[in-house]
Amino acid sequence: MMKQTNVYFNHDGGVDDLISLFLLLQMDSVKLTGVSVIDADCYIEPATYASRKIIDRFGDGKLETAKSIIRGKNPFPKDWRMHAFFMDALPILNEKGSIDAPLSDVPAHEHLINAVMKEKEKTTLLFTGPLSDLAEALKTEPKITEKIEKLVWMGGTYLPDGNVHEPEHDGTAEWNAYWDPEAVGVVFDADIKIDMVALESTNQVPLTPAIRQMWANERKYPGVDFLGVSYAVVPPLVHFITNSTYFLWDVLTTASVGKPELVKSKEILSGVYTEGPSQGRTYEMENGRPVNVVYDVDHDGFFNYITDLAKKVK
Ligand code: AGV
Ligand code: CA
Repeated sequence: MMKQTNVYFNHDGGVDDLISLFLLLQMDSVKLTGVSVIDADCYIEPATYASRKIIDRFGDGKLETAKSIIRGKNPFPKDWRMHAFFMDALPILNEKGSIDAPLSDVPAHEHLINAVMKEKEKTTLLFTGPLSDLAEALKTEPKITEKIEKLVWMGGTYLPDGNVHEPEHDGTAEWNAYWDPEAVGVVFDADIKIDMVALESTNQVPLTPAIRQMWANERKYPGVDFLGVSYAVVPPLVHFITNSTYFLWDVLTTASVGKPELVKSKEILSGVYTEGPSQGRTYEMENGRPVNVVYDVDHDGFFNYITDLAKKVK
């Protein structure tokens, strides 16, 4: 067997978060050591059920899931949070009629600390939602930094336009950073390596009708059908980008862990605004904290990689 990397996965229950979990379970190079869910771009109950059902159907059914008790400052739109109910209701996840994958009795930030501390080797943290649980874990047990290989985070941007279009905001932030800007500040102050999959690269992988057609053509594979059905609930890019246009944000972030050759990154010295109309905005500054920002992706290589992983499912 090939050498496996320890990965701990914290997500916020969106379509692309749950598809990320599905894909992680297919990666031979990844040993998932735990999963946790935060109540950000989802409702935590259906998102937690869906996570455990995915572990049952597409994994070994033994991996533990924990729920976050941390709440951010700026809530996600309800329409987006509702996607978790759709995912939880998918027939392929409910054929069995029961859930066996265990639910942790400790909150997500403690679950993360325990998962990281008990492994002999270091762990890569994969975060596809806000950084709140990591910030809380760092405050509770600062020694975890010694056991963290790096953080791979979907969040932030250095472009003039972010993806937050809300009253009292100037539009420069990315949503995961905006939901809990202070958490980004706490994590930026910690002694850990950060790979940031920012809007620079995720803007290159929108959901389009052509991608949907590719999955429809191969729906005879149950895993590819799962991709196609899951992405049926969100709007693709057709004429122009709207506030609801869906990108493969988290899936790209997850793919960059399984196949780093797919992306290019560069170091940026960074700060973050934690208050005011630009809150959640990450920006370049002299003497800032170094972050490896993913700014480019092999588009076709990425879509082939995730579709091939989905084809492994029986
Ligand atoms: O900003 C991207 C993050 C990703 O972690 N999320 C969705 C992904 O899971 C928030 C988000 C931004 N725009 C959205 C989002 C949209 N149009 N629909 C749903 N979520
Ligand atoms: Ca997410």
